[in-house]
Formats: sequence, C-alpha cells, structure tokens
Amino acid sequence: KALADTIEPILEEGFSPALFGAAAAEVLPKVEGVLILACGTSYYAGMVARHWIESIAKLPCQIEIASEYRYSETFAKPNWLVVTISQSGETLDTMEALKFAFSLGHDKSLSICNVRESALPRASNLVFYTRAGAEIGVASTKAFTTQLVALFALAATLAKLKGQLSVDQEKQHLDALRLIPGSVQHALNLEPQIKLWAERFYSKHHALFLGRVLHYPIALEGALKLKEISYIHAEAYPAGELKHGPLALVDQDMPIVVIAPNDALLEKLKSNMQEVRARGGELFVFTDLDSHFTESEGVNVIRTPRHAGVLSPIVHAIPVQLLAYHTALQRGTDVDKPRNLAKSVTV
Ligand code: F1P
Repeated sequence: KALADTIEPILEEGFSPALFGAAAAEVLPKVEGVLILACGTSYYAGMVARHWIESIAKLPCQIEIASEYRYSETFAKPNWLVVTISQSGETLDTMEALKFAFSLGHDKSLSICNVRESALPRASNLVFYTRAGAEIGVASTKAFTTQLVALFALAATLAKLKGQLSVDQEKQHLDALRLIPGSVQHALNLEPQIKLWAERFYSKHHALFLGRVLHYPIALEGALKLKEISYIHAEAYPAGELKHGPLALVDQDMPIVVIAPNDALLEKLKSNMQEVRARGGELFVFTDLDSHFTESEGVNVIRTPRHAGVLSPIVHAIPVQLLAYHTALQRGTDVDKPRNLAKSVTV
C-alpha cells in the first residue's frame, strides 16, 4: 500500500516537476548535477539513485554520508541540486549536512521525506513526500522502497527536462512503475520460504551480503537490517570485491546472501559465487523468476518475481528485509525497538 500510494501521483502526473512542489518548475530545469546527502538506509536509497540519475538523466551525481559531509573540505558546485533523503525528516546529521551545503553557496535543495512539515522539508526549496505511512519500528523499512520510487521519479523528471527521455521511454518507465506494487506483493508472499532460511540464520554470528552495482546498496540494506534488529554481525560487499579481502572470512559457518537479479551481471555473479563455494561457504541466493539460476549443493535459491529492469532494487529490498525480520523474531529480539537505536537520530 505504501508503494501504491507513493506511485499513484506519479502515474497521474507523469514525470513532471509538479511532483516536487510549486517551485520545481523553475528550479529543476536549471539543475546541472545532483548532490545526495543522507544517513543509514536513506543513504543506500541515494546510492541506487546515483546510478539512475547518471544513466537515465545523464547528469553527474555525487553522494555523501551526511554525518561526514560537513567535516570535508569541499566546495559548492554551481546549479547542483542538493537532495536530502530522510524517513523522519529530523535526522540531525542530515540537517547539518544541508546547512553546510547552504553555507558553501548551494541554493537549490529537495527534501525526500516521509513526515510532513518536519525539519528537512521546511528547510528545502522543493519537497517530495513519500507516502509510507507511519514507520512503527525504529529501523526504516517501507520508507526505503518509497524513497526509491521518489528518486526514480526525480531521475526520470530530470531526464525529461534535459531532453534525455523520449515519449516512448517515459511510457515504458511509467508502465514499469505501475507493475511494482504487484511485484512487491509477490515478494512479500515469499515469507514462508524466507522464514525457513531464518531458522538456519538465527544461530549464526556473522553473515555476508553480496550484490553488484544497482543491487550493492540492497546488499548493504540487508546487512544493516540484520545488524539493527537481530544483532548479528553482517557486512555487505560488491561481489567483485570478495577476492580483495573478505574471501578470507568465508568458511562453513559464514552464510552468504547474494542478490542475484536476472540482469547482465548474473554470469559475473556466478563466478563470484563459485569462489565462495570453493571455500565451503553456504549460499542463500535471491534471484528472479525468469533467471536460469538453480539450486545445487550448498546453494539455496529463492525466486523473486520476474526481473523488474532498472526498478529491480525496489523488489529485491523486500526479501532481505524479511530475512532480517524473521531472523530477529527467531532470536527473540524486539524488532520494533532495537537496543541502542532511536527512531530519529536528533543528537
Ligand atoms: C536514518 C537512519 C535509518 C536507520 C536507523 C537510524 O533515518 O539511519 O535509516 O534505519 O533507524 O536512522 P532517517 O534520516 O531516514 O529518518
């Protein structure tokens, strides 16, 4: 529902500046680059968006961890749009990063936020409110997928304004967005299978998550959710980085979750998976319904819906979040109120 509600105005308007507030018709056509600032899960949404903005809008895009940005010796980039992403709209690090960007001379800002009239949208020229509804848990979950939808709409709108999106391409992207709530429902229906995996995860002390390019941030999200709510130490790597260090950690006690959509990188991922199997690591692979990837000794497979093209990260976010959720339930932790964490980090 959160996704369908967030997608609805986009399907009605098309990729139009009107989606981003009254001032957007004037501001967005001038944009020559995008600087994304965010923390945690919201930062991972920004990492996916960087690929969309560069590949669809053909604009340069930089992403910075908000808690670090204000300590860097950097400079303003003329006509760049500063995009903050935050579920709560109150995260202090993100707010301070935005103020720092303003102090450098940036004057165009967009807040992608789930809470109306919170600090970040109030401080920004433009706003897109995600419609994820109330996030009950401390760990951000459904906000993530709605942020991805908002960021995709931003990439496509900038592309259209820059003459990079034909009428046909716009239609294709809108059609793909229309299919997303159904695909996500399908992914949610995988819960019984994911629960069986969680029964094998909950006694583990460590886990690795692998993905590539658009799906590396999904691996990061899977690892963060597992850390936040089940307190299992988890790390995510771009699969090609395995051989540059983390492979040394792999043995029979290290489960390895792989985000393996049916895209051009699947063959490369397969060779990364063979490297893991050769060291005795057990693989837990999320692939798409239409991929030829199959189970074998030490390789467990769950099939998400048909490959969703560039929107695939939205669909693949669901099973990794469900895996963390069911693992946490098995461990008996409080999934809504993880220890040491606050809903919006305001200190
Ligand atoms: C950012 C965030 C969440 C994370 C955790 C702490 O919040 O890092 O992504 O799950 O609960 O806060 P926000 O800026 O998106 O509200």
